[in-house]
Amino acid sequence: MKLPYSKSLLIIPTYNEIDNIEKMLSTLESLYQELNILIIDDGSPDGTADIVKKHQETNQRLHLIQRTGKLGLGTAYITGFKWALDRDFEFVFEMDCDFSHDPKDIPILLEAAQSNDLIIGSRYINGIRIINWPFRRLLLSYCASLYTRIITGIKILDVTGGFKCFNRSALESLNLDRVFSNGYSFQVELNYKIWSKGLRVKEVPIIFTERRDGQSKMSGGIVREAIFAVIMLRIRRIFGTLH
Ligand SMILES: Nc1nc2c(ncn2[C@@H]2O[C@H](COP(=O)(O)OP(=O)(O)OP(=O)(O)O)[C@@H](O)[C@H]2O)c(=O)[nH]1
Ligand SMILES: [Mg+2]
Repeated sequence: MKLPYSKSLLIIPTYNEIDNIEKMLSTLESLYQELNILIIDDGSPDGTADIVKKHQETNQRLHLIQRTGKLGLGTAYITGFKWALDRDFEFVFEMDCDFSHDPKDIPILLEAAQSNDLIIGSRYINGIRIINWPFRRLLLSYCASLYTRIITGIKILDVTGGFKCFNRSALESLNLDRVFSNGYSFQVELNYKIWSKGLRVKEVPIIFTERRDGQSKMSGGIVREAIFAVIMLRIRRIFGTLH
């Protein structure tokens, strides 16, 4: 099956990814010549954006949006989604820059997106596939998924995963100016809104590998925001204000 790479946009938010960006762009360019890429860099002090600009000299399908400071993953993706909807992309991906998500899995998501609205690269279907996470972090992530399923009733096993593919209808169904989460619960909010509208959501198995290079951005505040945000989502749905 020939997959529509030229109609697809891969969004990668970056903050201080100097250890990964060169390898990531080279990998993507050699695997998928027709794939469009949008990097949203939040003024990384380490010069991540300079590497992107260097690649732009030879890659017309590579785009860069530079924001002035670290404004968070959620708003980076919202910016990217709007950029995609202003152009005629049919499939829009979320992916991290740190190789936790394997770029080789892109075709698996894109193929599944041909008959679904939202594809989630899932760590938790058909067993658990996470490499190099301390047990504490695995437990936290798994409990976060379980907690979300119990509170919201959503039938998705990996609700917090960040390797995803939306089709245009899924993105158009969201009111992008009314997404209120920015941190860990951002993925949950998008999944819940799309699922609540009755759109087709599918999980495909991926292997997730903890970052080897560069620095992590996890913090306790993100976890607290998530616990609260999930309850808010349920309450908004009950009162019919989930837009
Ligand atoms: N533009 C932008 N990108 C960000 C921001 N925070 C994180 N990122 C990027 O988002 C992706 C995921 O962030 P990570 O730091 O890997 O977050 P994580 O996977 O939860 O944590 P670790 O992998 O353990 O570091 C990476 O490509 C980061 O560079 C931000 O505030 N703005
Ligand atoms: Mg990561």
